[in-house]
Amino acid sequence: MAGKRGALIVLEGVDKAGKTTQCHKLVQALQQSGRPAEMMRFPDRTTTIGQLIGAYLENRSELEDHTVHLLFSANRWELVPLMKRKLEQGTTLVVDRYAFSGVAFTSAKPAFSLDWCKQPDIGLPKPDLVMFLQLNPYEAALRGQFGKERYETGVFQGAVQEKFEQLMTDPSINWQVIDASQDIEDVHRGITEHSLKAMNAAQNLPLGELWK
Ligand code: Z5A
Ligand code: MG
Repeated sequence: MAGKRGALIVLEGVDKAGKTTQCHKLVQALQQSGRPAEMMRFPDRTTTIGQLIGAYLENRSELEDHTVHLLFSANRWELVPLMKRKLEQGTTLVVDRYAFSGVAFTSAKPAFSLDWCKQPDIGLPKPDLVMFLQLNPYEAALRGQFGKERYETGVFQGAVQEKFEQLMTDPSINWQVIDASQDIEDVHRGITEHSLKAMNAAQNLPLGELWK
């Protein structure tokens, strides 16, 4: 690797925690301070696979549960060459949801084990930092009604939260829990601090492989 690599930074959290808002703000702040940074989001609904996922989430199609899990994973794998290229060029990637959402959402369905759900994502680029935006259901409700997409119900989101909590016990991942009930600027300050630390540490380390 010629220069210093960028960091892979992931934002996770339940519905309406502010992930998308904070990803945009972080990328903007990094760029303004002269650090190359770009945002990505999963699912990426622009690809052929992403369009199948989009139709499923919007209830325009039905897909068998294992099948859609594998499609979400395939949607990450198809973007791995691009992600690696950007990181090697020194661009930090700020990613809105990743494999942790994949595992938490499918394993919240009946009859899916956490372990089975992790398998297809093993070996993806390993994030240097995963920030979990923590928000309780009462605070989330104050940010508006659930939308019309699949999974947007209180009961299911509660089950997803429990699965995220199990994933966060994994010491091989650099998890940071962020109190997402603070105002947008305070959340942003905390996220920026953790990100700068992770970017500093990552630049001299090889990119890892997730769950390996
Ligand atoms: N999914 C899956 O099953 N498997 C997978 O592998 C992956 C995903 C990757 C994709 O949803 C769905 O796919 C998701 C998981 C599943 N299903 N669900 N639920 P998405 O990521 O496209 O969802 P979204 O529409 O972007 O919603 P979101 O991510 O839940 O919201 P958010 O990004 O966390 O929040 P936000 O859009 O930034 O903010 C929400 C509102 O709150 C907005 O009006 C903001 O202005 C406001 N806000 C934000 N921060 C604050 C603070 N601090 N105070 C007050 N108000 C705030
Ligand atoms: Mg979002």
